[in-house]
Amino acid sequence: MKLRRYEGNPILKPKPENAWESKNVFNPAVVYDKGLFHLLYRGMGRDGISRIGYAVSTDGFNFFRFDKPVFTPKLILEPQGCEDPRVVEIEDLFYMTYTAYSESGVRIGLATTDNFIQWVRYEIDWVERDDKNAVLFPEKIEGKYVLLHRPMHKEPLGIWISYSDDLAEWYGQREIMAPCEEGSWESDKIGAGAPPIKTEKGWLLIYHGVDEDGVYRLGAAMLSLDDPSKLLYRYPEPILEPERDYEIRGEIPRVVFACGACEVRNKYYIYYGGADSVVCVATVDKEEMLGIF
Ligand code: BMA
Repeated sequence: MKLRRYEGNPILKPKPENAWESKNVFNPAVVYDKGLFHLLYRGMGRDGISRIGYAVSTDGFNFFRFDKPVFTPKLILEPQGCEDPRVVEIEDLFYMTYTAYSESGVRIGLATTDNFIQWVRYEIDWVERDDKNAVLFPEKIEGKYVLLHRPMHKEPLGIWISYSDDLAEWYGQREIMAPCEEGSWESDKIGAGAPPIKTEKGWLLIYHGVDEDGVYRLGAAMLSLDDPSKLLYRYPEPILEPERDYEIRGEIPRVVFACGACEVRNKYYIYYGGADSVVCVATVDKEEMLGIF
């Protein structure tokens, strides 16, 4: 099974007239709500700093884009930028996890909104200092918030799970998926991509796998509904790999990196960055995707 690229890709390119997103736009999160696709994407200017931009669409392919970023780095926390947003809706509030980047390393950032334009930042200490690729599940499970993430100092670099009652203190941290054996497309490291999507077969997780040559591909796995630390199945093949010009050439060549996916009318829309330079989308029928599990 492979995802089908939208033939109009890339759907967003850098905008030279907006300094903050003049160099690259990539790694978008998505939320589908009340008939609209809300896209939160990473924009980078010539200053090399990442900010979060916002675009909205009725069809998932043609987006109206705001000229100003909706979320910008706070100097003392993340002077180097806010990267790779992931967004979920939990009980009528939207939560964005992102990678907060500073000279001393990376950390998970969290902010909430109810309108996508005005965000409230949480200044909390996460599970780990050096941690990234954080995605929240879109609902509490057994009364707890559940997070997938990747601590950067725990070898091998795999996908971990943690739980919280209040989004401030985290516990129960453990690895649920590790990179595969040498020579595989996911042998170097793996990380959660889009926040998990609830299905009748379990939590569908789109994640990224990196090989020894630094090529980023997308994979799919299924986690148990009542205990998401339990991996039910991991599809052995990548579901998307860099093939098109806009995935092969760019800021970082040979990268497809997803931060968002949504289900709309029995189809999954997967949003991803191509070569850390442009925003793209690929789709697959729900039935076909679930057929692999
Ligand atoms: C990761 C992150 C992503 C990026 C990817 C490929 O470490 O920095 O934002 O897309 O590398 O360069």
